[in-house]
Amino acid sequence: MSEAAWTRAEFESRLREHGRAYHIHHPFNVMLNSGKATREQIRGWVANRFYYQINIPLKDAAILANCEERAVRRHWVQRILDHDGCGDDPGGIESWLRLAAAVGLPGAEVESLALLLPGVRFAVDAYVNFARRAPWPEAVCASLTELFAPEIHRQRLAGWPQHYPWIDAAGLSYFQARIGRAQRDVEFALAVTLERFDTRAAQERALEVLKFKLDILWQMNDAMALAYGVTQ
Ligand code: AHQ
Repeated sequence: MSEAAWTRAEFESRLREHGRAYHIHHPFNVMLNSGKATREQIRGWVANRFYYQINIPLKDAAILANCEERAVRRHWVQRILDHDGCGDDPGGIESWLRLAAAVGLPGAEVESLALLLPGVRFAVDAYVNFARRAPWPEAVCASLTELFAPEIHRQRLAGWPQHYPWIDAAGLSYFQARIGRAQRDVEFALAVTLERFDTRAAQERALEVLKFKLDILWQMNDAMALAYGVTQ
């Protein structure tokens, strides 16, 4: 006899409980957001996270390609435009290059991926490849790490200007824009997840998928901590 599905409230609560494994708690991120990072560590983080940012549209395009439901695609397509830009909006990837310039990294060096660490590349590629082969609701569910993202962006905006006065605060605009976009994106992704994962087995699978994505973010920080050190 299979166990009864959790109520949607219980299921959501279990998804949110996974926040304790979010990379906001990783020592490398704690170092960044508590003002202890060196310029090299910040530059390494910006250069490596650029690879994550440029792969988000590829990940989201994979979801669109796998999704036969127009009502879902018409929501999801906005994520690609948010990063690649559209019309007068240069997009989040351009904002990330402004962050790179603000921390003293030439855009050409960042775009060359010369500073990309193997562990970051493999973690990000695992995310994109997961989105390409997994059922599209699972890839939607994987994006729910952004349930916890507004806080990490708020920490940066609140702390970096006084921790790192050498960084032009205009370069932090990506984080400001992301707070509202993450909240909007997560609202839709959570509704899809709560609706589509409707048996106990499917709900347990959703938790596994979220853990997988949390591990991707954690592994990126592990690779950067190993390469750049963690200043206590
Ligand atoms: O800037 C981020 C972003 O655009 C996304 C898209 C989303 C996804 O589809 O998986 N996740 C995500 C995240 C972004 N920034 C990370 C950060 O720490 O700045 C957080 C990350 C996430 O929580 O998954």
